Amino acid sequence: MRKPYIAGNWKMNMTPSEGAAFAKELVKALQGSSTKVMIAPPFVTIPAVVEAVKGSSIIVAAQNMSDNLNGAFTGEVSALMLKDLGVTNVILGHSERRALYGETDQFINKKVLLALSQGMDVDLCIGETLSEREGGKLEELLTRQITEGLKGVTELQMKHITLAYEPVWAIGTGKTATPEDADSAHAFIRSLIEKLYTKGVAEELIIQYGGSVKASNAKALMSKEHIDGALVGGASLSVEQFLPIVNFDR
Ligand code: G2H
Repeated sequence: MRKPYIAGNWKMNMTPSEGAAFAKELVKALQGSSTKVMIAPPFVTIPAVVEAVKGSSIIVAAQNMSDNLNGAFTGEVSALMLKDLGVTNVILGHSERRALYGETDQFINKKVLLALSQGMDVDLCIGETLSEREGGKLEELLTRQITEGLKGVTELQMKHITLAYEPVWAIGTGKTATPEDADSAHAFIRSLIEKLYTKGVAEELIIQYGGSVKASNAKALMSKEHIDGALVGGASLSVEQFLPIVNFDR
């Protein structure tokens, strides 16, 4: 039985004071909820949010991290720094990082291995563009992103991996994949994980859907067999919108 896992990717929103106020509101609103919830603030907002969620079960993640642990890498933030703040999770390979900052599968894989070696949990994002989908390249693309992104990740380490399937054409556009389309992509991903690892690993793997998830479509998406949670962007920025997604099963 896979436990639902809802994550909020704040992207470049929320100053430290806004983030702290919002996180406090969220802690109150989520009291009594059994759903696993993670929020990913921008780097500079993380310390205020870690403080604000102390004592709650909300997980704080980073949206990215350096592929190195320390050294002359101007502007970068390392796993060591994040861990020192109490950050246990990191989102890697988000399509915005791939498209806007040129992150390749190999580069993302280096970060995945580094995060795991530092005892962090990883939310690895994958997903196709509209032209890749329309060109019949969906499975080929997912196979590449997953095999390259997880290269060197052991069966044991897979307990620390969550995959987030985010079709690029559905991100922030208001367009959502139909629950059926998303579920069939998730089923393909799970079958690929079974081929790369074992049936047990595939059955336990949490696969989130991301791309314009909102209160009105969360239940339909999450009721699908292979959709175990959501990575939410825009709708994770207010309690009114995020809470019904976390509580989709109520
Ligand atoms: C996809 C998602 C969160 P949104 O990027 O990662 O954002 O829900 O705004 O489409």
